[in-house]
Amino acid sequence: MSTATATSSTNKPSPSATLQADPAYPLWAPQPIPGAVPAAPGEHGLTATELAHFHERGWVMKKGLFNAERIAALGKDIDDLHERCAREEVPGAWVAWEDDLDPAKPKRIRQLMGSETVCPLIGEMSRSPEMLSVIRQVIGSEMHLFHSKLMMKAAHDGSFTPWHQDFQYWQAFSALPTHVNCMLFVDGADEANGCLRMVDGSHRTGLKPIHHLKSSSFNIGLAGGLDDFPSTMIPTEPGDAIFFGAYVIHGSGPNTSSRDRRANTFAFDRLGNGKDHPKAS
Ligand SMILES: O=C(O)CCC(=O)C(=O)O
Repeated sequence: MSTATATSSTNKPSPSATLQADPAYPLWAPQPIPGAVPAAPGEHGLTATELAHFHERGWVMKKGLFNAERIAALGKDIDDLHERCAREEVPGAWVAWEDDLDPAKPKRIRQLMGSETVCPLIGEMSRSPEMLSVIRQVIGSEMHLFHSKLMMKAAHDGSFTPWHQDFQYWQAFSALPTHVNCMLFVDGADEANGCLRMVDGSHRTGLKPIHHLKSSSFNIGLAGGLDDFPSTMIPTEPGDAIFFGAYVIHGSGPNTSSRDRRANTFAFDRLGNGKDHPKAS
């Protein structure tokens, strides 16, 4: 069983000190669910140590959420889907391609929204006990899949992801920052191919002002480059998943290696939190 393995990067002062939280939203998200039951050894879900890590730092890594066989099958499905999207429009998929690639090179998907509908295995994983037992512990049992996205960083061509909080995007659709994201890694990730980086504890410092960026995918974020925040890099192996809340500040570097970094994010939320739905409470 597992918890977070991580290495700290820079120790520079955080520019977040100069940003003000928006008073319309809570300072801390997501808040612990009263009565959440930790998993016992051998059960699906987060152990007591992992749950404590999630609420203390804003994220937690679950080693080997899915086994090698399912991850190999997912890798194949993603490659087939990538080829199909390069050939034709795939109904149900919204694709953002890597910007500014040499036109002589093949197009590279950066994000594909709707992955749970165009890839049946991703849909199945989003409903699996491995995934939902964790989501129930951190959101409660009244929850739903908010969205599912392929998050790709192609070898040599995958671009960096600026520091951002997911709720900077999701506040347009949702009343409160109650979501939890699960980023499932199909390939191993490290600094060279763009592993995820987190600003520990930033889930308790409110929503930050939005900085607009020129990109077809991540066009909202925080001002400042990846070295401007003290962060934790989270190397992962295939099948590992990182669970994190909608406020925690995160980003990732470009893929400068010859190894692809394929991943899928599954974002869940409380039922009734949508701005077009009646409020849950
Ligand atoms: O692909 C990445 O490295 C970043 C993913 C991310 O930031 C997100 O899903 O919110």
